[in-house]
Amino acid sequence: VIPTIDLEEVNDQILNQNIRQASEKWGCFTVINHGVSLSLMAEMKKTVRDLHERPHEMKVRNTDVLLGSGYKPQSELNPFYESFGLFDMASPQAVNNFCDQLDASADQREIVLKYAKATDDLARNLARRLAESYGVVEQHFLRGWPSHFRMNKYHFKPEAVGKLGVRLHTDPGFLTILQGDEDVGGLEAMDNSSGSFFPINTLPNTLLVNLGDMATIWSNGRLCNVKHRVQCKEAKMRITIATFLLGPVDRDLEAPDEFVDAEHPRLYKP
Ligand code: AKG
Repeated sequence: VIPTIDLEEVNDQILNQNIRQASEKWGCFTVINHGVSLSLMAEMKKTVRDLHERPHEMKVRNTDVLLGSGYKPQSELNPFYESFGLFDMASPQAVNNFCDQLDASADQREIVLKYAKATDDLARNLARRLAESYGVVEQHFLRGWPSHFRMNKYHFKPEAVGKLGVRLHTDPGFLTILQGDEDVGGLEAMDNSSGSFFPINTLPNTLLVNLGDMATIWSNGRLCNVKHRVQCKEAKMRITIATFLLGPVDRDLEAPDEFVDAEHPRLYKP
């Protein structure tokens, strides 16, 4: 099973090394004592569940800001998956705009604002710790790196059992924070060395961290962009919430010099 990392570890060096080792070997790990409160996680889950009850005409108001960033209805290609999307979730204006589109109540708005800030902060904190673990000190690291929010609903009906809710993929961004579904499993990750799949189950009060393509590029191949998919195991609605720390929008991402030497030539050309 993938490592569980306690973010209340008081020794920064130990904590950073734990994050680095899990990110290199697995590309994913579970975090506990992550600073996102249990009540906020539960309130956000409920909010996502409720927003998914909105009528179709309202859901489609959640339009793309960037290609594919907005609402994704169930489709022929992805018949069991539906998702809201919110680009640039660290911007209160972007969150408010999303909440306007879906006629969110004042309470729901506050919950989405709080949760978006908490998980975006967590993603950035973990990315900074990873950089520190390699001795990479960049003044403007993460500046101009937006985050993208996805609120997923899986329509797992009897006919879905044994089929895929989300195909095998790697996340394109740097790092993802996922609030999984405690009741309905189905997320599986691929072990890089053997190619076999293992289930990732969600324990209460934990969050899952995945490394994406940008992390592999940034680290000159050191960090593992974990391949994962969602299988329908049982006919039960499944809700998950993902925070994607993307990469730089206005420039190419290049591996810092710390990752490049004679034995580790540059793998990716910007
Ligand atoms: C993704 O959003 O990239 C996922 O893989 C979702 C995983 C899940 O819903 O458990």
